[in-house]
Amino acid sequence: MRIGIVCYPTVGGSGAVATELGKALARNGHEIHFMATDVPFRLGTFIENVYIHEIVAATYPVLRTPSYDFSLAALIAKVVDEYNLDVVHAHYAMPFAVCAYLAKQMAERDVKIVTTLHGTDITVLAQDEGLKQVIQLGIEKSDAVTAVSRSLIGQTKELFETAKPIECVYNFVDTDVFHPGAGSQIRHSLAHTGERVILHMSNFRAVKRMDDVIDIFARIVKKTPAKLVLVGVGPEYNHVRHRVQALGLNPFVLFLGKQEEVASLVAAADLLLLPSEKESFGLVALEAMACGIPVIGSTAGGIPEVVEDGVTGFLAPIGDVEKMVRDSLRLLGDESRYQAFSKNARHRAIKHFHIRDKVSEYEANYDRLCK
Ligand code: GMT
Repeated sequence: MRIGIVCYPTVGGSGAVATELGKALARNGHEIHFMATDVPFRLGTFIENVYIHEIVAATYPVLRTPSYDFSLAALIAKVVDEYNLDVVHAHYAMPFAVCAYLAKQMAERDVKIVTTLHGTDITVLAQDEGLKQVIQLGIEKSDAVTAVSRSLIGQTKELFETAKPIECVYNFVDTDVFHPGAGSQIRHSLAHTGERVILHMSNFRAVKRMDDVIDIFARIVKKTPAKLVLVGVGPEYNHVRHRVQALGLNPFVLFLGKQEEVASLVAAADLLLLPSEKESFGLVALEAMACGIPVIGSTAGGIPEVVEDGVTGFLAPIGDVEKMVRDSLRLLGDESRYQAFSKNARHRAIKHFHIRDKVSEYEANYDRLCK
């Protein structure tokens, strides 16, 4: 098939999922056309069957702001007709599904639109009444809608009171890339022998509850030698830096910023912290599990569908720092329990979230629409 993928090319779960999906579909022989503002960050080197069409937003003195969404819609329509696309897969209802719908009105070819909901448009943007209507249009006008967790389906149904069928296609991980041995080369540069490595990786938005991450670590390091490795940047970055300094934690915290290749960093850790307030899935939790790293997280959104509480990690109510500290120390202090969790985590990632299986689910979706 000929498939267009519209996604955010920047560091983040939805971009990572869209890019890995495109790469896997190309390996399966499909022709893939990425349409984004930039080359997607996980694309890597040249890949056969993959084409990239960069959006250049039209600017003109009378346009007060660059017309990004219209330029994207025009680009999608052009690519649909020029390359005879069968499907456009939009990763986010807003703006991508809406742009794809507009493109469909302009294109000559009857292309099908598949929209995957990743969370932020539903859990954050849809709180704005105006945007809510736009998001609803994107959902209703798609030919098929998927969401990355059952929790996100529930929230979408509740918020939009829509009868549109929404299928759950969980996010996935390439367990050959994210595997327990992937961090062995770099572990020594993160921590000394005998020190534990606690990892948090995110876009440092308020919903990630960065203060909880710091507070949990501050109390872990009082009990056991440890380093906190922070991967990512975002709005809370400066606040986090100040808090780490204020608590005298500077010698124990490594700020690694934006990283393109993360499998080795994830695999070099002992625990992943994900105490989020909102999280439709938590891709980083799955990547950690694939590396055999147990997760200490909150019960927000789709996290409990990824992390099996008491089996592949421990979950606590949002903001229950106390329990997250207790659970972290419980795991770090009991080697045989830790090893069991590590094994369970890897096993669960392979059994329920393997890239091969999820790509097949998307292929089945495309097939159904194009029959
Ligand atoms: O977590 C973020 O803030 C980034 C956001 C994105 O657009 O990449 O992540 C969302 O999509 C990911 C991939 O489906 C999910 O794993 C994240 O849970 C989801 N983030 C939220 O729901 C807050």
